[in-house]
Amino acid sequence: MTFKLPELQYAYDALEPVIDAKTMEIHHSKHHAAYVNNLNAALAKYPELDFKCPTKLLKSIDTIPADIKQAVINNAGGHLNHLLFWKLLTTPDTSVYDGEIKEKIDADLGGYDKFLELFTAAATSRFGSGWAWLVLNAQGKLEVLSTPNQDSPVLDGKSPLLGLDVWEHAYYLNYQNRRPEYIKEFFRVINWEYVNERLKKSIEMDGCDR
Ligand code: MN3
Repeated sequence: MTFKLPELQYAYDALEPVIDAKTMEIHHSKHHAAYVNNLNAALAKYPELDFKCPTKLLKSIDTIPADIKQAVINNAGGHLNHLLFWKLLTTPDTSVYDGEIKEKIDADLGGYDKFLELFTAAATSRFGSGWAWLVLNAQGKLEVLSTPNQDSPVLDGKSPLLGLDVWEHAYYLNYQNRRPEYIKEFFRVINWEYVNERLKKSIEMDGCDR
């Protein structure tokens, strides 16, 4: 199958002033599109590799031919990470932090302030390009971590619930070198309803993001 760039569920300017419209447009229509195109190009050589979604592809990474393995890690990772990222963003200051995720953050991480501290540290300390994540690990516990490049937590058997893109392409037009300010503002546009949905799905082990 051929992977496709998804439509966004909101306008490019919906996240302003936290993330500006121009950044969103370039990020979605150029950067994300490039991961999708490069993934399709890598897989074109092996039509027998027919995966329904980038999550299943990454979970089967050990079966991928050596000559395209790194391209798949980079581009299936890039595709999946951005699929999640668009969905977990919403209009500033509209989403309520509540529900199961709140209870689980209290239980596993010691509360919202501790989560904020851990996530901010993960996003700030990632050297170069990468992501900060809130994930569900194989033991069913929450963890905060960061990954380099487009490496997905799925490669380590973890289900991503929330991710922050800290590549410069995600913030440079508006924030330039002020990554810490971008990270601080990010907490205003998290769609906690969607994070709660992901938590339920991951517990049911249905993780096929499309
Ligand atoms: Mn990006």
